[in-house]
Amino acid sequence: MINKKQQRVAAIHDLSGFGRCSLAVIIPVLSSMGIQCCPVPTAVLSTHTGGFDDIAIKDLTDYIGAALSQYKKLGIEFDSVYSGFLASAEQIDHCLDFFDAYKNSLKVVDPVMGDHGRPYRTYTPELCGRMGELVDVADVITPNLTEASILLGEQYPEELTAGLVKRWLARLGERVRITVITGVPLAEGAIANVGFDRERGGFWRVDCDYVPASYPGTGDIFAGVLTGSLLSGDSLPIAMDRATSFTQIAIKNTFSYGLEARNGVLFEPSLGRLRDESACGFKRL
Ligand code: PXL
Repeated sequence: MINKKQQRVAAIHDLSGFGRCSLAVIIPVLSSMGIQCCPVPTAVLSTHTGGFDDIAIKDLTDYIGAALSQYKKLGIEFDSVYSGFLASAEQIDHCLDFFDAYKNSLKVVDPVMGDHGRPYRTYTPELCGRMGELVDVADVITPNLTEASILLGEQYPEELTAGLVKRWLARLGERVRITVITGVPLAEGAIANVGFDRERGGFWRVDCDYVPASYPGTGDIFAGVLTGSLLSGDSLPIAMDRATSFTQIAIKNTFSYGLEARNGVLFEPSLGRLRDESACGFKRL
């Protein structure tokens, strides 16, 4: 990396000790892409909330504002502020303060709220209701289908046509420049990640094979690679392509060994691939 300024991201997500999600996957992904990731933990959990009991959890709502104050005092700059899993509705205000303090950064909101048509167990109706406030200040959002339907006030769909997906992307695109909806079952045996860039003006899709298993943390890996790729100067379809192919390799690797789903995906052996810039599997939606 000669003559290229290193990019720096403030990542406002939880830290789950076991289960490979949020900061535990986002830090290694961004580091492997040559990007400095500064974690701003929203909570510390012993495991993620998908399939474990007796979870030890420490809410860090009071910490986020104090961390931001110190960064401002120190004059630390961030090229991107990226929010994800939040532990309380009050944390929406802290994220808004962060986005406001770094107005010129790439503001990425992964509006983590749920999956498979249901909210995660720690997500209250108030927290879900307020997530739209972050969407309205973001440059990039990466909802899954469940989260997109909550943001739009629509029923969770069983199956979607390309036309309906485009209408959803366009509606979210009235509020934010780049929208990527993940995990859309657009065709038999395939799942697509679909995206819309309001400024560039284009609807894109990247397909991957359907795997009959569901793993936590894959949305975090996808959004982490997408963020790193956009920060590196890639176009939206190239960034979607890189994020989809890295996530798909980790999912297939995990599935091929028959590993327990709640432990997350086996992504560590593939981190070196994030240095590979070739990608060309995208199409117009
Ligand atoms: O990957 C989403 C996620 C992040 N953080 C925590 C979670 C989940 C999903 O279950 O429980 C703590």
